[in-house]
Amino acid sequence: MKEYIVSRQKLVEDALQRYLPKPSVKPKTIHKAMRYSIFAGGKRLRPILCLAAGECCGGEPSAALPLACAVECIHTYSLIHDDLPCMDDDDLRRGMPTSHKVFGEAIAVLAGDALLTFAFELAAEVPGWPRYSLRDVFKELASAAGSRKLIAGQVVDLESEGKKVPLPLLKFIHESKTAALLRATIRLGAMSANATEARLANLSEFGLALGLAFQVIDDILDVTQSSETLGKSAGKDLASEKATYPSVIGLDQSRKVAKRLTEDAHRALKPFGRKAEVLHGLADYLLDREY
Ligand code: GRG
Repeated sequence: MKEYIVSRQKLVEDALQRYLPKPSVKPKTIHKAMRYSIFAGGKRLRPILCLAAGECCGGEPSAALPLACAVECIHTYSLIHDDLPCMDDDDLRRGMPTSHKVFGEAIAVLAGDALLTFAFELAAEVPGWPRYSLRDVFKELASAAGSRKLIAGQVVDLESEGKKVPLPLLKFIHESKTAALLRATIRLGAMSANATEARLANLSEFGLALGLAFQVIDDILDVTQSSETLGKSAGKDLASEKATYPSVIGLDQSRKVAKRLTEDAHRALKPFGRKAEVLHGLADYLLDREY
């Protein structure tokens, strides 16, 4: 698994280096800020899942690469904006000072905007495939990042701070702010391999379960790991009275939920047989991760 992850991380790093406007392009400040956050040391989980989903459906990593990078741009934009003083007000991200700490608030907002927009420019690099048009690709990205998914999750998350949150609402937050983009990255990988509708449905199920598991684990790590290990401020959820799985159902139950969701994810891969070996491995890797 380690070898696969490192090799795909390299593909993604090289592609992002090629795709993103160079820091010398005017106005230099915005391109430096975009690159600062993109190359701050993210794990690249979403792009790796995108490439692996494509490969699981018989595709080449190169076909999925622009979409894998587009999702990483959207993810990074969401982190920059989430760290702003008007949202989570954080100083540390990916082990480095947050964008607004380095470039100031205005440029951090614009760097986020620019990365979100650039994602669609990148997506336009793919040709579309017999079963999936470029229109399907844009719709997939836009709906996962829009006001009914990523932004919905952020809004309800903010509105729930300091309140007692029932489990179904917590699930809605997690599904929207985290699982939707993870599911989309996996679906886009499958589309780039011209997967059949049935296989796309299997991978959507996998993506949703994996995305939920991922956020439950993120909640657990926030209370069990140090800021140094996480590369972001640990204990932040508790301090800002965020609704999390550990705060609603406790740590032990949260671990059980993460395990059960990972099992659901594995089950969704059954129709692929051995072709899904890497995706199975990635699901276990995410369950056992320490940061
Ligand atoms: C501002 C529109 C907008 C959305 C914000 C909630 C949210 C979306 C961002 C806050 C951070 C957070 C809890 C995001 C949910 C997904 C998640 C656990 C992100 C961290 O992903 P990793 O661990 O990070 O893959 P790296 O840095 O490795 O890419």
